[in-house]
Parts: sequence; C-alpha cells; structure tokens
Amino acid sequence: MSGDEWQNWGFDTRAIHVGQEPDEATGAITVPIHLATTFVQAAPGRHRGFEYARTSNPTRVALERCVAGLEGARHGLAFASGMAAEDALVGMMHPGDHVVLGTDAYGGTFRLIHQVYGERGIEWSAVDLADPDALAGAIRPETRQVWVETPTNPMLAVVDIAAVADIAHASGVDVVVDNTFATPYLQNPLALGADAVVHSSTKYLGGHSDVVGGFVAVNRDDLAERLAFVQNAVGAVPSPFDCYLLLRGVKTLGVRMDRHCDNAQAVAEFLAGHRAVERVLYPGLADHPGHSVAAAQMRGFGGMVSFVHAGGEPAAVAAACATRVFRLAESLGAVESLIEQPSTMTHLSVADSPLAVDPGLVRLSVGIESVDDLLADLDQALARSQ
Ligand code: P1T
Repeated sequence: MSGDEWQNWGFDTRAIHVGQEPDEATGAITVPIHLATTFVQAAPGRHRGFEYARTSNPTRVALERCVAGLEGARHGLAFASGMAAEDALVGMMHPGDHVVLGTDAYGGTFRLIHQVYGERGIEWSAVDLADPDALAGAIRPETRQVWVETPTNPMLAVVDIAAVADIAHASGVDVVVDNTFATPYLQNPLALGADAVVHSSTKYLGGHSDVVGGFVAVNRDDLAERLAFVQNAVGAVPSPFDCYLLLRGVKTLGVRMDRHCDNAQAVAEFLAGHRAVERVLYPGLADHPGHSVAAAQMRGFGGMVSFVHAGGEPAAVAAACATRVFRLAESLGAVESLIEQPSTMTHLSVADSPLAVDPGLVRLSVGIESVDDLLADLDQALARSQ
C-alpha cells in the first residue's frame, strides 16, 4: 500500500490490511511474531527503526498502526492492559490537578484515579456527564482532564462526546474517551472532538477472551510524544504474541460487532417484556434516555445490556447463577456470552462512592452465539430466579 491510500478504505479493509503488508523478507501474509528483544545496529544509533523491544517492536508497530487507522488517529500506542493504558494518561497529571469523571465508570478506572492517584494528590469529582451544566460547574482552574465512558460500564448511559468536548475545551481541559464498549467500529471519539481514546483491548478488539491489552489513540503530536515516552520509560508494553493475537482479533471486529449488536438488541427487547425485569438498560431501546444521542454518534448500539431484577439483589444473584449458555464471569466483549453482578464483581471498588451500583443490577455481555439459545437461556434462568 502506498502513502495514505488506506485512509479511503472501508472499516473492514483497514482492519485486515493497515499496518499488515506481507512480510518483506518472506512474503508471509500474516505479521510475524517478532520475539527478538534487541536489533543490530550498523553504528551506534544507526538502525532500521528498531533498537530494543520495550521501546518498539515490529509486531507491536503493526498493531499500533492498525488500531490507530480504525480510530482515524495519527498515533496509536499499545499497552499491556487497559489499566496500563489509562495509567499512561492519568499519570500525565501532577499533584493538585483535578479530573472530572462520570457518575458511572468501570470500577478499575475509579480505583486508579481515587486510590492510586488520590494518594499522590490528584483530586476528582464525579458528575452526570449527560448534564452540560453539571459538567461546566465541576470544571475548576486545576482541572486537566474529563474522563468519559460512553456507553458507560455498567449502566449503559450515553454521553454526548461533542458536547462534552465543547465545554471542556472552552476551559482548556482535555477529554479522554474510553471507547471499550463501543469499539472503533461503532464510534470514533477523536472525530467528535476527544483528545485521546483509550481501550481495554482485552474486550472486543481481542474478542476471544484470550489476551489482555490496552490501547491509546491520539491525533495531537504533544500527547503522542509524552505517551511514547511513558510507554518506554514505564515499560507496561504487550508481548509480541499478545500483539499478534490482537491483530488477529481485530480482523473480524466488524463482523463480530454486527452480530453482537443484533443479539444484544434481541436480548434487550426480550428482557423489556419480561415480568421478572424491573428496568432494561440498552441504548438501542427507543425509551433509553440516551437513545437519540447514541443513534447520532454511534453506528450501532453495542453488545452490552444491563437490567435491574424486579426481585432485587437475591434474585439478581440467583439469575446470574442459573444461566447455562451465559457464563458467570467478569470481563466482556468476546464471542461467548457472559453474565455478572457488577456490585460484587467488576464494580466492588465503587461501593460507598458516588459511582455505587445497585446490587439488583445484572450485566450481560451478549456474545455471538445463536440468538434463540441466548433468549431461551435467559428465560429459564429468570424463571428459576423469582
Ligand atoms: O482489564 P483491562 O484490560 O486492564 O481494562 C480495564 C478496563 C478499562 N475500561 C473499561 C471500560 C473496562 O470495562 C475495563 C475492564 N473491565 C472489566 C474487566 C469488566 O468486566 O468490566
């Protein structure tokens, strides 16, 4: 491929080809897993673009170019986990700086900002990011970042990225969007005004529950330079094998997401009509408060569905333990369907905070199995949970 030709390609063509030209030495059609930790130099500093594998590695560069291309970003940086990617961004702040969070976010993100960086003098406030006045009121002279998840984990709330970016940028504040739930197939936050996009690649990008990874995509050169410095200086980088697994997963992201979206819509509609269910949270339902914003800024509503069990916590736990196709486990975004109770599992660390989660809430990561089997499984589990 020459120059910027790929920029005109469709999503699936980019997922399969960007950064993944046949190997120059052998013609291999897939990117080789380069295990070398170091690369020979003709003279000190004279090399072919690679020196030492923590700094840069050919398999990782292929992944970084590919996912950056999917996000429409000029720069992409791969990390060892979603949390390592988040740490590289939060770590740009200094003692006394302030960050605004939504009132719903992955428990680990809250733990990082509150427990790890709180001890180092970073302050935070949590506001409903769907409320522009609340966001504007929360921004202080010390505010450096607004952290946005959309759709959020686990409440599936939708945040208008462009509206948040307008408010934050008016005060010189950067906007970070965690695009894990939506994926670049459904949403491109940089095009909507975000300064940085972060991913847990462990989820939909990998897609098969067999690799932990993280990613940051940015357009701004100053952010890219700082992130590359941190990536190398801290060293929380993914292994070449993990990069290969992610490249392999990303090739089918589009086809998997289409099925995830279809199955999740069917599951949400089924739950909405079930008497054991008090409330269904899915942006694809017309009565979801974020439906119209989601329809405008996303190309589909995603594969995550949450619901509040009418029987409260004991019934929610009973349902989560009674499914057979949906497996009771943390994580999300892979081919197999998962079920969990956020308040005691993924979101334990937000207990007693403004982000606390209803114990009657059940979260589903709807996989790509045959949809009739998923509906039948939920039906029998709900019947046994009442
Ligand atoms: O697990 P890791 O790859 O480090 O990614 C952390 C992370 C970041 N952002 C979001 C939105 C996430 O959902 C996660 C991880 N979440 C789970 C493990 C979970 O079950 O919700």
